[in-house]
Amino acid sequence: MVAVAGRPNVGKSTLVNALTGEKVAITSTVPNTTRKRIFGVATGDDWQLVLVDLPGFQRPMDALTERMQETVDGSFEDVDAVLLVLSARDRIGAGDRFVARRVFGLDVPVVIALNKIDRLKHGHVAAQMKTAATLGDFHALHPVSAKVRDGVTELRDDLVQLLPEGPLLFPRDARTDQTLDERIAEIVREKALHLTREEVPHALTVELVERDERAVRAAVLVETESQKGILVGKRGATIREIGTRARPEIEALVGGPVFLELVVKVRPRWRRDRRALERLGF
Ligand SMILES: Nc1nc2c(ncn2[C@@H]2O[C@H](COP(=O)(O)OP(=O)(O)OP(=O)(O)O)[C@@H](O)[C@H]2O)c(=O)[nH]1
Ligand SMILES: [Mg+2]
Repeated sequence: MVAVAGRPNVGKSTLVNALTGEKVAITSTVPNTTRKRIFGVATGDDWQLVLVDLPGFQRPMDALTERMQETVDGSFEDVDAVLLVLSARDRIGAGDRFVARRVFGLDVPVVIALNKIDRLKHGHVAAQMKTAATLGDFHALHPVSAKVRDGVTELRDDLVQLLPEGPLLFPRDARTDQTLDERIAEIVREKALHLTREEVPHALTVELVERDERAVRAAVLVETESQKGILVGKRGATIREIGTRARPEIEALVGGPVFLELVVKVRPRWRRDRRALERLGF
């Protein structure tokens, strides 16, 4: 098992998908996309790599982000290695050093992935690698692009080398620990994140209401009436677009046609209410 750590938005989930070979985690340009711990599983002839995708390290602002940081803090026990992800497109600074202090203090090897090197000049990548190398006593440092899958195979081979011998943790064909319901809700949330801005992506969550063989009913929850207006859109255009984008991915996952019904609901202060969070599975 390898925990994937880093600041929000550096590309952890994109890298987990690239390493897993399937989209198991949703991604977006908005920080704090990942809210729960999820496993991405890759299996070869004689190895199995379980990547533990995590929320980004952050200073909590409410009950939700508190929960997220608790998840991060509790996820480094029992892992065999840590994959520390950095973004080569940003300054490697205090936030990265904070994460580094934590992971280099664990008693397991740390592999650094310097991500987002696509379209960057060679000299810039080299300078960022030099800075990354000062973060701690790493096992290996890989410049990669999760987006165009550059350097991902080499990184995976290196991670596999670090794994101890043991039984398979997941069946050979498993790609994640998430249930189908969870994956469907996440796909809807991803499309909603992509179509909203500013505070709205942070204020929304998706709850699966009902599912049978051919139909899925899900609710997009927001905190205020005005956020609801934004998600519904002019004559329902935005929520309809979320459905249009989510449906093909859900159908591919389920393996057949799906009737997708989405509603938008207001649930005031769900991010601040521990009980509401619990009900939503946080
Ligand atoms: N150019 C470029 N963009 C990337 C790369 N990897 C990820 N991104 C983009 O960076 C953004 C964040 O990616 P995520 O994978 O969601 O990042 P994350 O670290 O999981 O973010 P949180 O879950 O919010 O902590 C998305 O817009 C990705 O498309 C890459 O290799 N190159
Ligand atoms: Mg993520």
